[in-house]
Amino acid sequence: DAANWDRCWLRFNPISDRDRLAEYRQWGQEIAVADPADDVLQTAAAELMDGLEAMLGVRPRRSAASTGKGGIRLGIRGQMDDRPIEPAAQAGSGDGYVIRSMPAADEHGLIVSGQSAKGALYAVYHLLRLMQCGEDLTGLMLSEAPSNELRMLNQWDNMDGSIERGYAGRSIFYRNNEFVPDMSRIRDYARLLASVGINAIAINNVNVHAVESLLITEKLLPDVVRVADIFRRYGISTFLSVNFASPIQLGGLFSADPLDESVRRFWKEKVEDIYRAIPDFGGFLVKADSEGRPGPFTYGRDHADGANMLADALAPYGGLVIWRCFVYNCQQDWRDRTTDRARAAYDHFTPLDGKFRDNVLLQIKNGPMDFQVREPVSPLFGAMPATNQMLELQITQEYTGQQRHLCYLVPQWKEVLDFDTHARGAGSSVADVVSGRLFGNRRGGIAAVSNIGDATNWTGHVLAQANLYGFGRLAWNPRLTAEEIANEWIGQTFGADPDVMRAVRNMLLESWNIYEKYTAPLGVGWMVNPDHHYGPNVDGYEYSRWGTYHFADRHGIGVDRTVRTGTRYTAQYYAPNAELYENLESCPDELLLFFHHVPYTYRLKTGKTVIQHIYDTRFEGVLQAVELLNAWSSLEHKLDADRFEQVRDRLREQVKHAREWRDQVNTYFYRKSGIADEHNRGIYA
Ligand code: GCW
Repeated sequence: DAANWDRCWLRFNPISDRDRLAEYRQWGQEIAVADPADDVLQTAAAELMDGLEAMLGVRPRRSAASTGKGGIRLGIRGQMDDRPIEPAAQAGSGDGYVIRSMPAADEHGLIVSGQSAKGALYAVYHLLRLMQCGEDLTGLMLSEAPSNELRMLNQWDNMDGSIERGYAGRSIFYRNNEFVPDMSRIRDYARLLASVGINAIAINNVNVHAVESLLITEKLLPDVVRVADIFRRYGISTFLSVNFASPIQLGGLFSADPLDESVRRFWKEKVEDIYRAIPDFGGFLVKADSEGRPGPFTYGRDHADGANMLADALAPYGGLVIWRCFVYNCQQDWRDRTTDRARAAYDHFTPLDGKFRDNVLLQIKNGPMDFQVREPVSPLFGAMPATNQMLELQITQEYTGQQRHLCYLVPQWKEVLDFDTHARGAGSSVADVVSGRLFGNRRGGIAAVSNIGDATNWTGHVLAQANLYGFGRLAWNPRLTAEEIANEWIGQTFGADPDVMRAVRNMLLESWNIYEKYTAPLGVGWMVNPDHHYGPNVDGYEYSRWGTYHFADRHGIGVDRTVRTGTRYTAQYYAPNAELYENLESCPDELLLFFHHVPYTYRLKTGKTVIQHIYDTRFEGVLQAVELLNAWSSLEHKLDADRFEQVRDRLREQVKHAREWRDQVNTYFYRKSGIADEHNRGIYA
């Protein structure tokens, strides 16, 4: 197509393997679409036609009913003459599908059958992926259903065109306080998202400023309708972030009190307007009483009052309220040692368990602080059995290198999803909490803050596309491994050359670990420059109001969050996690300084002292960053020059920058502790 932006993993390059091409061509001659009246099914058929044509070099015939000779039959279960195979029963079924080769007698036919039109669309992308990765399709019999009902992206886009914590250019949605006139890039975004199973999107920043507050008014709603029309064709429902103070700012009321009748009426009318324009509107995403945003606290009400008021307005239409739990005191005095930000979400929300309406979901960040390189899992997961919970991840690399450093986040997300909360005894993973399975909640899901902008390559760093891809795949199936996801992504993005596969896969899989090595040590977090959060500044947040301290002195470092002598945060976990973190001996090394304040001479499980660990990991991290650059450079003749050079430039910057991290952190701790590096490497005393 003519678009001058990258096609990411939807390249559909011609199949070069001759045998595979011959095999696929037999399947791909004809496409029969059962009852193609549905918009989403139309999309599925069009994507299949285009994808096959691009990869196989011939455009399939399209027919209404199968002529019986091979080809692909696409449709919705029940409307096709396929043999029933139930996709595994999971939450969010309805989006499931089956792909199978027809019995030998029918020779070379494929059935691609969704439980719904959306299921059929996901099935098409799955089939195209198998082909692009060169998989053998004979005897194929696969059945898929998503683990999570909601698989959602949050855009932190502002209408002035900026993106909060965006590292890939300007917004593809807005410019100069208006929607972009040409929405073709939004359409291509919808495609990318649908291809990995994303089914919901909130299109504006959770910090809702003056202009964005107008999105729910007649002034801007017609534009929201246009966007929703685009996403709908790809099975994605549109949500808006709303300003809790809208009744005052838009409605001319004196209050936004959720129990006030005129406030409730205001929201009911707004919601009515929205659904008249967008009958399948998803609902509201709300950041309230958080970092200066308005909320129910002003009126002496709690979060359940606030969320339920919106939920009541949305309920008649099936709309949802996604209420964020990122609530803490951001006016803390650093002298105050009794307040612990890590405790805040749990302390605020657990007393409200069971008080939220059925159509409310609480959206909880993966960790108790804020998307650091390493944090424990939030103890709020599993702590509210009678409440729908959702996980919030951050694809945009705010604290993980801002898409200038390579940091494949899928391994981090896997750790979160696999974490055993023990909420119902052993085997109570976060994945099962947020899908709703563990407690039989009505609703659940995973959301993530997007990492895209109008950069030609979408994500600033070409390899950061893998994080967007990986998020979608994991939200669909949290059991996929980080390696499987990497393989799929590389195969579709760069082709199947084994050298490229091996090198890029190793780079991706090592990258989070490498980034962790030269940044803040042992789970303590922060140590970044204030405001923009890029680059080292060990004391950058030490005397701030944000509750983000490491407490390094000449003896030691770390935050004492124990019950015995600290902030008692460890008690928020179920046994045995509470004891695991409480006790110095059992606390995992990588989280040591998150939970404990220890002397620099404290010995880790590796046998190293904390100070020596700090020095060693910094030196290793830089060497490994150099290895990333070398590994990539070795692929020069196997990749297109454009993407090769883009990534090489980023990796060069990463090496330079990793050195800066290394030297600042090492020097800082050498000066504090006075303890020399055992290996006498260069520390700038
Ligand atoms: O990570 C922090 C960011 C803020 C963000 C906030 C949040 C949207 O620094 O920019 O605001 O979290 O998640 O609400």
